[in-house]
Amino acid sequence: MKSKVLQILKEEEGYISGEEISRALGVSRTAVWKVISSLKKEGYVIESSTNKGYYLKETPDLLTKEEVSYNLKTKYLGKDIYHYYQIDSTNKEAKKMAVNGAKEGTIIISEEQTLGKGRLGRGWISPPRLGIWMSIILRPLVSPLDASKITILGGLSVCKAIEKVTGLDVKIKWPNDIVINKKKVCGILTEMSAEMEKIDYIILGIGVNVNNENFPEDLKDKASSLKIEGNKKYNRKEIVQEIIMQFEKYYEIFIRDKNLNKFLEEYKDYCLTLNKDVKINSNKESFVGKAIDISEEGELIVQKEDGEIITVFSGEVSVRGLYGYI
Ligand code: BT5
Repeated sequence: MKSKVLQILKEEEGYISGEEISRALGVSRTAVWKVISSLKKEGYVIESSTNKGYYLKETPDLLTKEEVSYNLKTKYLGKDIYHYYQIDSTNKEAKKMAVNGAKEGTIIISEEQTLGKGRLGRGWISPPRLGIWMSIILRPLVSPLDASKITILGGLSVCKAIEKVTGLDVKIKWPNDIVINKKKVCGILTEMSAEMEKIDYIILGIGVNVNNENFPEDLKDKASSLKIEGNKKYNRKEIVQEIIMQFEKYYEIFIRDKNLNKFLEEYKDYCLTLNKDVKINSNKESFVGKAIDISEEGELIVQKEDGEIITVFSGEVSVRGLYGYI
């Protein structure tokens, strides 16, 4: 009902009477009035005039279900959206929902995270209304061994979306960091629950720094936002919608082909880890070498100084350039 009233208000250039809205939706005028009041509470600026009716003057900068799903051209991704003003972690919430049977394509978005998660127990800073902090629930019919490929798809989708909306020069630091001018503007955390051969669910967590103006001292050298890099404020809704649409497009191909072949070259073009000297840290070992390729499985192929070639899986490693974060 709320979405429908909003849609009518958005499509009307000027005023529209409560009578007309109630007729279009087959509900009472009081019901319409109640929805208008709740929209106003959420920050929509709606002018009311006794003679002319209602006029939507301003839409708040929020990633609510109504805003994100408005004109979202997807088949199933984002058909169910849960929006929070504050939450500990959208990945954590998504996991709970997945366990309780949430459908594939369900999205959890929060304006702020108080305990945003990075990989390997690290944290993710997620201040209110400045970024995109969201998690997508997926239930792909592929082997658990293929799950890390979802991270590759996620990275590529975010890259494409940011490039399309902002025109900024976006790159990927393998496997999951999106960078601009050598600084991280987005991180991706993919978590999975699976049995031997079947994935129960995958949570694709995406964090994009959109309108942040500053970062804590210890992150200043390696973190940035679209606003800092593009020198202007961006519309978060436009970026979220584009990420969701791009991801569905890639995901459908992946589900059909069960491999990354169709987009591996595209991914490599964006990947600035390739041909760089890197240091690989895992809980098992640490070594330096040159990143020479990305395999069909999405793994990083590294040639060690002694010539030995090592395949690096994305799960439990961190990659650092030998001369700084990249
Ligand atoms: C990541 O981990 O890059 C994955 C981040 C995923 C965040 C999303 S937000 C929605 C969803 N819900 C969650 O709870 N998480 C996901 P990693 O590669 O481990 O990078 C983490 C490291 O990046 C930290 O240790 C910091 O050094 C740095 N960092 C923290 N917050 C940052 C930020 N906002 N921007 C850039 N770097 C940040």
